[in-house]
Amino acid sequence: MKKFGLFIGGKWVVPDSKARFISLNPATKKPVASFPSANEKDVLYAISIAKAAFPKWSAIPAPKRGEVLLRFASLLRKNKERLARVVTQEMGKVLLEARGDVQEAIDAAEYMAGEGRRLFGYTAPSELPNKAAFTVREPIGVCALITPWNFPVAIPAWKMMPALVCGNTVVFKPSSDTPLCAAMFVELLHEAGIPGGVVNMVTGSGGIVGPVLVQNPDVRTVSFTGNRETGEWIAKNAGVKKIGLELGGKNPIIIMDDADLHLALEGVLWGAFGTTGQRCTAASRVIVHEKVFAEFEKMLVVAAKKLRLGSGASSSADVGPLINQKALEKSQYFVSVGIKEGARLLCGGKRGPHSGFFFEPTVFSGVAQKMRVAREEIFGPIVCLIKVKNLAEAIKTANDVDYGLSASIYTKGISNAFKAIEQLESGIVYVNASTIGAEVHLPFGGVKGTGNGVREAGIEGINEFSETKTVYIDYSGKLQRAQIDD
Ligand code: UN1
Repeated sequence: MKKFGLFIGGKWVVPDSKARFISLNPATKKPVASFPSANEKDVLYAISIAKAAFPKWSAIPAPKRGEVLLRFASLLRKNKERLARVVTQEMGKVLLEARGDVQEAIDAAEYMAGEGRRLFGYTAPSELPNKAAFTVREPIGVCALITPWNFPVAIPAWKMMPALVCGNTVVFKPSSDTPLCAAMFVELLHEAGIPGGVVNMVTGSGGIVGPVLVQNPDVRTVSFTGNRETGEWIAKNAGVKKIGLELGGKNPIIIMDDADLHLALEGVLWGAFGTTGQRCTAASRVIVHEKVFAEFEKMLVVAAKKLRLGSGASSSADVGPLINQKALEKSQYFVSVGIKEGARLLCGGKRGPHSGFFFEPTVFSGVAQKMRVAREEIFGPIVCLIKVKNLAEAIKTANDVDYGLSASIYTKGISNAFKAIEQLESGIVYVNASTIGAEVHLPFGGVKGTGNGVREAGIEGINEFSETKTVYIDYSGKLQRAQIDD
């Protein structure tokens, strides 16, 4: 098993902390790699190195910074298969999806490389003569990027690519479930030509590393994707620094009586059981019109039972393992909660092979929106079927949760579709497509308890990682008073 240090100042360094942890292959429970559990001193050191690297990196013209990202994209492409296999080994998702994870990072790197030649501000007329007004973008400073394990390559790229092209430096804290993916990511970035100190990686317990990153005044912004409790803690403790939070979902798919049920079925299977339900965007509630409910319920159960559970590395597996023991216990717990609440378990509900953290694709029916299984994020392969009378009730039910990340409607009716687009409380709406499948050049994020309004990816990613400076140039040669002089 490979033993790593912390990646600080462009190289692997021996940490002050002696504590270590290992990541596991969730399909076999075998160790994958060993990493340090950084202590406060280690994190402060990483922050100081990132701070020291900032003046030089931010002074490099943005198009040149973009060129480094483009080289990174091409290295990712070259190493796509190798990296995807590590994603499957350490995170568990099936290889097809692991390749998609890496592809999303390639897309983000290429998109943000192009931003190096834009980073547009804008000009505006002044209300006074002989006075110019425009905006420029500036980097923020040291960014702390705290990322989850479910997209161990894509999500770091979503955050890091815009952060870097804007001229920031980074302290990167990946999930302790997927540190090897993160290690390969930073190694490739350096191979691409990122100067030492611009990207630093610290691993270890979120409870130790997180507070140092969030509360240190030299860290100017924190971008976090993960669970609600941690996000709320960050919101309360970050002080006045800029924060970006993406905290999950309880994403609905509405199926109307005029929907193509076969298409809807494919969307539900992909949304609910893809990545073993471990996406913030996973479909966990399927809200079905009463006229087609019985038929769709039958179709879903037949199809869910056919899904093959197995190691993501095997080409015969459709659904890989959950990430770890805790995730397995959470899915088990929510099955018992659902049964106690009176939901009908139609299939699944049990562990798969005990060699890994496998859990069967699970369908609950007869679910009422007030039940916990319909309200809380489970992050496992569990989907709830809810029956409704009409579109208004479907939308009301869809909106009746604290989260608002992604939502979908299957319908052939243009009026149903537009009403849903208008009324669904979520950051992303899909029509005749599942709740998953966000693309890197469009904004990603949610409303209500999903986040704090910050969007990632696309131009919003640039907004997240840059400050706007407003510039006025008065070339009249005299005092001109805004709001006062005619
Ligand atoms: C996440 O689950 O946090 O749209 C990200 C999707 C992926 C990204 C998901 N492109 O499902």
